[in-house]
Amino acid sequence: MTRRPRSLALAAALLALAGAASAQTVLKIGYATTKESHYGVGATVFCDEIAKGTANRYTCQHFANSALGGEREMIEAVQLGTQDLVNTSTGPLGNFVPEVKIFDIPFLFRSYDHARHTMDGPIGQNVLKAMQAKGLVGLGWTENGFRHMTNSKHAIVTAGDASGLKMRTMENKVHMAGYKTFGILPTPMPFPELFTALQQGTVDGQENPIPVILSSKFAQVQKYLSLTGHVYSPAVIILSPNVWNKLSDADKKVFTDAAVKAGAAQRKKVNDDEANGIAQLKKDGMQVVEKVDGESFRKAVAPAYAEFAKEFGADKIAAIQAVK
Ligand code: EAX
Repeated sequence: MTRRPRSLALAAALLALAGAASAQTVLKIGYATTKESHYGVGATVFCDEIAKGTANRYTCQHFANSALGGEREMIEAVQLGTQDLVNTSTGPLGNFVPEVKIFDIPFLFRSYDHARHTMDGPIGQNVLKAMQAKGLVGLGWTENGFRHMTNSKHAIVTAGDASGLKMRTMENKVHMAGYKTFGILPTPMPFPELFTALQQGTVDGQENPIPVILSSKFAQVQKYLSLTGHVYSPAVIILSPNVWNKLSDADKKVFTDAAVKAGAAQRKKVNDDEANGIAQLKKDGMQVVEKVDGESFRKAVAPAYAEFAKEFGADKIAAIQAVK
């Protein structure tokens, strides 16, 4: 008598298993740096959280080290739906979502706290939402970090020292306009080409946060590092609308919560790299200027703020500066 219900239960269990197996989706996530770097840490937490929250209906395949291309290419692919996820700096994102560009103004943010409060507050959250209208689902802010200059020519203490150096920049018009005021000759280039360009001397220098300089081993090809912190580099996990539109409301919440947790983990890795990475870079042979004349850089860029105010609105810039 007990045989029948048992076999029924078994059949039901098998069916459920088959259902779960067939409903499994592996999402492709891409990022610029290594799996051990801040981007990899954030992506790993994000992927663990969505796997947990959806009972493995959604898992990830990681494409670290720009394996899916530069950040502009990856954003484009996510927009098209040929790539599911990207954990990217906002460097090239302003070309898709103009609202993002205001964050790229040099010396806009005073500190990590200031930047993080802005991104987590209404200003940052509204920009995240604005991505939807451009076919990009911004799930949550992660972080790249404050950017510092490296070069192969000489130590940079003042803006005058940076003048005349040919530096690779991101494909970002706000950065380029800002850096020109320091006398830098900006050369926009996708990140995957950068190491070779530095090695071959196509450019004298570049600028990136400590976690990128470390994980990309720029100490092998750059002698001088200056802690200029001239601009904050936000990052964001973006999902393709193709995937988003198929998610239940409950799954949508799992994905957005996962991105918030990823952001916290990625920021913590940025903190750790800022705290420990400079000693490592010195060991790796870099000569580090820790006391940069920040005032000389701020003075140089001050006149460009009139242009930035015209483009973004003086009130919008002031609102960011007013965030505590
Ligand atoms: O997001 O292009 C850059 O310099 C970025 O900072 C890097 O790809 C990490």
